[in-house]
Amino acid sequence: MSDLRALRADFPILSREVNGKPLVYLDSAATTQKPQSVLDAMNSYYENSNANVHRGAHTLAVEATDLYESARTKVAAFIGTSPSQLAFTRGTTTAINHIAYGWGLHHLSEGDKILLTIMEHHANIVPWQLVAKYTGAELVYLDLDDDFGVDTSELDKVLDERVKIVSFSGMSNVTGALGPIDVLSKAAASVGAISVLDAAQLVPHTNVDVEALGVDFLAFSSHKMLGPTGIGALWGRADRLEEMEPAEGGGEMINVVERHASTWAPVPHKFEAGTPPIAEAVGFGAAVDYLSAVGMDNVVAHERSITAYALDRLSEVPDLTIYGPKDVSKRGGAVSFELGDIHPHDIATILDQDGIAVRAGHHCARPLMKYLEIPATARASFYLYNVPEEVDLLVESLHKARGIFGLV
Ligand code: C6P
Repeated sequence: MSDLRALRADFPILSREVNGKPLVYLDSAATTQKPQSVLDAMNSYYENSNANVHRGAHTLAVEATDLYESARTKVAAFIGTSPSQLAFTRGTTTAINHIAYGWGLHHLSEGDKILLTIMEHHANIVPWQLVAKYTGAELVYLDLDDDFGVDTSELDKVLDERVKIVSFSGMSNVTGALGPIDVLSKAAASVGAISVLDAAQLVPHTNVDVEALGVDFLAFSSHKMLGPTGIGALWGRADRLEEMEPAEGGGEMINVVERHASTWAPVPHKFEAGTPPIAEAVGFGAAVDYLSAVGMDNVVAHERSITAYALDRLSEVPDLTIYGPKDVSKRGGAVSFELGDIHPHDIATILDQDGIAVRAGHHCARPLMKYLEIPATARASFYLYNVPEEVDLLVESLHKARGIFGLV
């Protein structure tokens, strides 16, 4: 197993205890922990350069603007694109809402279709439901195959020229399954639809070269890749960003404002209304610096091996059912499971007594839960700072849970 354990010392929170036990943090799909360098970069911005951006001629305003724009350059470079194609948003959810309201609302009409997959997070369902309600468009879904992947065999049946948007996840936050990016982006293009990639769980865990993916838009969040909450990014193909309307209006995003009409600042600023999250952008830049220094190839290799180890060890626990692909080449490190008839919240509570943090619930993917005919799962998710001993502690604690609930 590739060993990144020395990195743990960079994450102050990993040395704390929970309920008298060392913290075992297995909830990185919800949000990741932050290295000292990210905390320092944000603090240093507030201590030394705090000012508003793009507004003032004074030294602090210039420094703040430079820091903010250099963060954009770093984040853009991280996914292989130019800063002019990357707008900062509050996160994945806001980025998808920008596309829904800035593109969808203006290009959809009665009878048009938005094609989604059943493994989507609510962030990639609800904005489309809202826009469908306003335009008379309809949502259609692709189901899953037997291995929790998106079933694209029925694509021909749903794909026609009424499909205007194909929006799908690059990696499920529930099952860990990778999305069929190539198939769906090509399918969208074949009928003149746009493709939108929810990359909330993809960019943090893989090497993304966005220009090579073939999609029109991509959304991701800083807090799932070692950065702060409150910031994420919307990437778009240059022509798509030009044809997209701003979903929010206000200061910063304008060129000229008259009494009854306004013109917009150039892309990407036309999508950034109001004072942006400046310290958060600085932290996001520091996070991608950190990931780049580790090397995304190393992150991928490490996650694969710890996920394989986890799948292996979990399969030893009687009564445990995993909801997700067993083959690590088809998945990422979010592992959802049920343990007999123990409610996932009870599992999470018992694990917490041992200092182990997992998420339990519907994971903001209720249509998927309904499709899988389960109310909820417990989910362990891994990142570059996790070590195999933490998987062992998880398994030990699950055995304990079986005892408490009379499964032994
Ligand atoms: N999933 C989880 O525990 P935001 O909240 O905007 O940063 O990300 C939303 C989002 C969109 N798509 C996917 C695939 C996601 O996993 C998430 C966030 C977290 O699984 C919180 S619900």
